[in-house]
Amino acid sequence: MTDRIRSAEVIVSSPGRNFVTLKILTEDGIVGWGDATVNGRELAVASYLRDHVAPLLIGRDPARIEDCWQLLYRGVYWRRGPITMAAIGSVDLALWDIRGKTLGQPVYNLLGGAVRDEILSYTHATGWSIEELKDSVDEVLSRGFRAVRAQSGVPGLETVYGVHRGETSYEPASRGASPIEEVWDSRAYLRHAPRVLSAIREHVGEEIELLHDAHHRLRPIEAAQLGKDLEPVKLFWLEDVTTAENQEALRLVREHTATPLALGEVFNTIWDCKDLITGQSIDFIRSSVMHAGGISHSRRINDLAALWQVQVAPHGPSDVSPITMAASLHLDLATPNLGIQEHMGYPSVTSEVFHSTYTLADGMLHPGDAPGLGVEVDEAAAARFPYSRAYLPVARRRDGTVTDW
Ligand code: CS2
Ligand code: MG
Repeated sequence: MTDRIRSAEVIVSSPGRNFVTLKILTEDGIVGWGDATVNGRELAVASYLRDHVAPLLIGRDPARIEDCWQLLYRGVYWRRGPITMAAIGSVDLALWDIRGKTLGQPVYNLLGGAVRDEILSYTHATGWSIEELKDSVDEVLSRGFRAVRAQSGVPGLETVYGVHRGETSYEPASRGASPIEEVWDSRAYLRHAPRVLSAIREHVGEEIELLHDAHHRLRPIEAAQLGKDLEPVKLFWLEDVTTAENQEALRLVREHTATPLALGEVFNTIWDCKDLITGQSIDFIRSSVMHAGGISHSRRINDLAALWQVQVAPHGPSDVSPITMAASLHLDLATPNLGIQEHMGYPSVTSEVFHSTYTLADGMLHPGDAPGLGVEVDEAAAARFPYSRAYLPVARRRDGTVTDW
């Protein structure tokens, strides 16, 4: 007999940072878990799910994953955008989890099976000075990673994207009633970043993969200059050199540099990615599996990218929960054109709520073979970590003008 969705419930919790979790329960008692975290706007997506999506799910056949996706995307006049697509993504993840559990299979086996044995990943190194950054890179390499993202301080700036504030790890969101305001100076950054990355390249030798994230803040010609200046460093990629809205800009950057370009962590549909992919303006597409509408939609992005020899390199920050991380790994394992998977890591208390079975050893990830996605949520533990408002920082130029963060 066809199983049916009995309930869909949203859990907002904060084990170390805020997460929005969707729990779908079927009449047969199968639980599917989805993640719908949108960093700094968590309650908006929680309401979208609770008030508008959950009522539509009750009584549906959980095996009809694609039909459900179409209903929530095409069946709604006001489409796309990060809140909508994260909500759809969370439903999609939960339904794939249920499908895997129903069939007793890890989700990657429902996606055509593994095309590789394990998944190359990178994590973050952070330091105010070059020396501190070298130590941080060494610490990452000592954990077995062969690919590392390096972010450093900029002389004259007190807070910089990717560089820890106080503690030795970096988390961009901060709790409180309003965002931290950072002063940003592109000219100072452009002078300093090539020095830092050359020093790090010299420090690690030529075989370690180095990545760097400019986090959307340069103007097109500045981005082109940076790409050019960094060519001798042979980066694995330069990420988000300019904002993702003005996609023509990437063509300009491309004309000036052969430094590989990665972009797209803020994208949420194939429509956001298509011109950059088909124009071959980027080398890596970075959308996260949940923010881009779940496994069902992300695999279409991946296939489009494959046609144009663009590699898939999913966003894996601390602000997507371990459920999204696991879903990403299932899709990665079954995706021929995977480049690399980001694994920023989580505060240690996160694992009190999210019990994951995916593994990370020597910088290589595997989703594991548990049926479904392989992450279970401890609801009692989640209740011990109530939501508290947190914001991503706001950036201002030296003259006070708000600029891209
Ligand atoms: C970053 C993110 O991981 C990355 O590449 O750009 O840490 C990003 O700042 C956060 O996901 C913002 O929510
Ligand atoms: Mg990034």
